[in-house]
Amino acid sequence: MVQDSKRTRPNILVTGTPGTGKTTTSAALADSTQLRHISIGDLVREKNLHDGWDDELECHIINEDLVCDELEDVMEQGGNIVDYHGCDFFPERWFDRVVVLQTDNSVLYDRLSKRGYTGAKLTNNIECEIFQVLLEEAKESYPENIVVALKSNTIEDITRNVTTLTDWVRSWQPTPQ
Ligand code: DAT
Repeated sequence: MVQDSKRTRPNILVTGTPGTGKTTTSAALADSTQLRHISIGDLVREKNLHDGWDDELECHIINEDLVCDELEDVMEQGGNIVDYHGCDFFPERWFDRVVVLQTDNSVLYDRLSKRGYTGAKLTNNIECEIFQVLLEEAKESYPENIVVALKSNTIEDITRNVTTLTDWVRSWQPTPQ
C-alpha cells in the first residue's frame, strides 16, 4: 500500500487527453466536495515551472521536478484534485484515485477545433486519444485498483462522473496504521 498516512482527505488525479473535460470535471468536483482544484497548467504558468516554450506543440515545456517540489507539502496534507494531461511523473504515493477521462474521437475533434487547435497539435491529441495513451500511462504508473476510466462525451457524463466521484470522496477513509 502506497497511501500516505497523514492524509485525512484523499488526493485525486484527473487526467486525459486535452479537451476530454478535466478542467470542467475537476472544478465541479471541487465544488461538490470542497477539495482543492490544482490545475497543473495554470500552476506552471503562474509560478514559471517550465523550461521555455515548445513552438511546434505551442505549449510550455513543463519542468516536472519543479512541479513536484512545488506540490509536495500540499499533497502530503491531502484534499486535492490535480488536473493534468500527463500522469507518469508524479509520485505514486500522492494519489488515492486516478481518473482517466475519455472522449469519442469525433466529439474530441470538434472540441479541440473549437479551441483553435490545428495541424500537428490537433492530430497529436486525437492520436493520443485513439491510442488511449493516458489510460496506458496511468495503468503503468499507479496500482490498477485505483485507476478508473470514465466516459466524457456529454454534459450528462460530467454530472454522472462528478456524482460518482463525490460519493467516493465521502466514503473514503484513511488506512488505519
Ligand atoms: P480539458 O481540461 O481536459 O482540456 P475542458 O474541461 O477545458 O477540458 O473542456 C474542453 C471544452 O469541452 C470545454 O468547452 C468544455 C467542453 N466539455 C468538456 N467535457 C465535456 C463533456 N463531457 N460534455 C460536453 N462538453 C464538454
